[in-house]
Amino acid sequence: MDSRLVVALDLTDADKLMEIAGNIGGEVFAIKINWPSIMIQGTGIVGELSRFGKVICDLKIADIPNTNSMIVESVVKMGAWGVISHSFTGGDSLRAAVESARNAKVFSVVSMSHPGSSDFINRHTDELIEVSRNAGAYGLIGPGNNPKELARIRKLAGNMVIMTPGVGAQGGKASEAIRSGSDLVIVGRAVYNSHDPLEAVRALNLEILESVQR
Ligand code: OMP
Repeated sequence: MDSRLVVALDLTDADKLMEIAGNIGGEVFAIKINWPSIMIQGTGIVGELSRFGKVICDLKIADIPNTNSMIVESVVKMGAWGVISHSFTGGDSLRAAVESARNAKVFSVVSMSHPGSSDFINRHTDELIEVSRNAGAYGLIGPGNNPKELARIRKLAGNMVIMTPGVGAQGGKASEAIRSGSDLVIVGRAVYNSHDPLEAVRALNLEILESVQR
């Protein structure tokens, strides 16, 4: 089965993180790693995790072009398949990230899953999609817990891949996110806090598969 599930392993306990990664790695599209784990465990975690499959580094890059390039070059050298960048810093910054990524994939944030996203980002989503497209981003990050907005983003995104957090602990449903246009669903706590993360992954894979077939 080709999974469309990305598991966010936002754990600071290295042993638990590696144990779950080893168990689920073969049954998910990718593992996403974020600052809390990288800061505690060091950047070597990226290479270690890439033994189990694709690794997406959620660094939410938001800097000038030169710095963005340096960050992305480093993270690609460490073995990342993909990286998440902000797009509000503008086309030149995002383009620098995309060009430095070479074959790795850059996902850019155009809307977020937390309520504060409506304070600023959501008012600019359409422009951020345009910035992302012009910069050559591979994919977008949109809210998996806001189906209406997600469906709107899908219409504007063209062939860019949409990856959606907000499912599980933040209230969204994987099936609803897929039906609203998500290509890849991010789930963190609902998997790694589950008593059986592999079982949780399998249930989510099934839910996604069933909603794709409908
Ligand atoms: P859970 O809420 O535990 O499923 O984790 C969601 C993951 O997605 C975390 O790693 C967040 O940092 C990340 N995320 C969001 O929750 N909302 C967003 O808008 C964007 C992201 C992200 O870029 O991955």
